[in-house]
This record gives sequence, C-alpha cells and structure tokens, in this order.
Amino acid sequence: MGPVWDGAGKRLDLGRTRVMGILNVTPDSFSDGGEFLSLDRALRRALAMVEEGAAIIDVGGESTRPGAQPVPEAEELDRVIPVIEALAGTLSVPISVDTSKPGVMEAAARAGAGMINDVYALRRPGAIEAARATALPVCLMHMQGEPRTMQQDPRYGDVVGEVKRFLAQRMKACTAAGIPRERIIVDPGFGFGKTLAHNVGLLRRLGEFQDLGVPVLVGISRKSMLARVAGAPAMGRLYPSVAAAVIAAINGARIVRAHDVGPAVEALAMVDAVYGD
Ligand code: 7PM
Repeated sequence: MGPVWDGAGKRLDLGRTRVMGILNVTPDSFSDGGEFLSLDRALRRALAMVEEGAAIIDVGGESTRPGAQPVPEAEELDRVIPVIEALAGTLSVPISVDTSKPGVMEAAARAGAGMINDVYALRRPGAIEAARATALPVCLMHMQGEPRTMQQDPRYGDVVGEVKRFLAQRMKACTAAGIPRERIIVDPGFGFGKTLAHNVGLLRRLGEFQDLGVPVLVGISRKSMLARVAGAPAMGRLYPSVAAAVIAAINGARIVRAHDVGPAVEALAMVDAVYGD
C-alpha cells in the first residue's frame, strides 16, 4: 500500500498504523470564551496531539453524534476554516476536514487542508465533484441511515459483506468521477447505524476490508460500544479505546482515529514492533 500525500505537500506515511488526532470545533467542545480564545485552545490542543505522535489532525465542526441536528454551512465554515488556516501554517502534519458539505470541502482545501473525511462517503449532491476538484485524498465512511435516526433498529443480513459492498460502490463512483483509487481511504463507520453485535462483527473481521485494496481507517475511540463491552469503564473509555485500536491495527487498519493520542501511539508502537516489517 503506497503512501498518501496531501495537497499541501505534507506526507502521510502509511507504512505502519498512524494515529489521527480528533479536534472537535463544535460549540460543546470549545464553548463561549470568545472567538480567539476558542481558536487558541484548538491550536494548543492540536499541537499537543502532534507532540504525542499524531500523524494527522481531523478537524470537525458538525456533530455527527446519533440524534444530532445538521449544522448550517455558514456556521460550519465559521467554526472550521479559521482553525484549519491556523493549523496549516503551524503544524508539521496534514490536516483532515471532517465534513459532508461540498462548500466546506472546497474552502478547507483553500485554507490548507490535506484530506477530506466524509461520514457520508461523498453521497451529498456536489460532494464528489468538490472533492475531485480539491485533488485531496478522501476517506469514505459507511453509515446506514443518517445521524438523527441511524441508531433506531439498524439491520443487516451480513454486516461485513454489506459494508464492504457499499464501500466498493462508493470507490467505483469516485473513480468514475475522476478521483483515482490512490487517493481513497475506506472506513467501516463504527457506531454509524450499527448495533453492538454489528460493531463487534466488523472489528472481528476487519481484515476482510483489505480486499478493497486501499488503506483502512477506523474510528472507535470513546464510542458507546466500548462502555457496553467494558461496563462503565474507568478513565473515560480510555482502556477499551486503546484495546480496540490495537485490534484494528493487528487486523490491518492503517489509520486509527483517536481522542487520546499518546496512549494510542504507544500501544501501536507495540503492534509495529511485533507485527511490522
Ligand atoms: C458523538 C458521537 C460525537 C460520535 C462524535 C462522534 C468517525 C468519523 C466520527 C469515524 C470517520 C466521533 C464521532 N466518527 N470519521 N467521525 N470515522 N472517518 O467519535 O468512525 O468522533 S464522529
């Protein structure tokens, strides 16, 4: 699997599993205190994650939590673009933008983003064209339904087969629209329209996603499935998050999305020492 390059020329080497640090710029995470204080806090948080070993920072301004309401484009732009601009000029690592909106993709690319992370897998009208125009790598994530209702009775016949088929279809739509497969990353979308059994099945059989022939990204950090397995865990779901990251890496994930970057980086160093080449 070749390395993925970002548009701003910052390299992301996927020769071993890398950690993507999560930077939420939603009002619930960086609330009031004024515009500049929240920008400063976001910058400091991103720098801390890079110091802990993050190879990429994922900036998101639209909460996709189950039951969440959509955010208007103007508000999402106001949240993420100043942060991306500041990070792009400061950080040594590429910046990913977590968005489904074509206008945000284009503005983020102009502001220096190096990757597009879309939980809708570029299904929104105009998203494929916008992503293609940026020439940036894209992460296509699987989701059944939409955030507001996706956790109301999700069903699959064969969850792994269906998620793989969806991702293969989205890859095909992307290549047909002019996004080369060298620029595509796929993600089974843990927690997005899935029961605990679906999530566990996906993690158990994550290795089967290698068949798609592109890097696999996994986001499990702090998700509710961990609490349901570990039972009101101590340390805010940290230990089950790290365990899930290790399982994902052993099963071929090239990028692990994490809130707690340092612990994930240290754990993945063990995976690399034992299983890496
Ligand atoms: C509440 C619940 C807030 C869940 C935020 C979330 C993924 C992602 C998210 C993922 C990719 C979170 C999620 N999850 N992008 N964005 N893969 N590619 O845990 O699993 O941050 S939002």
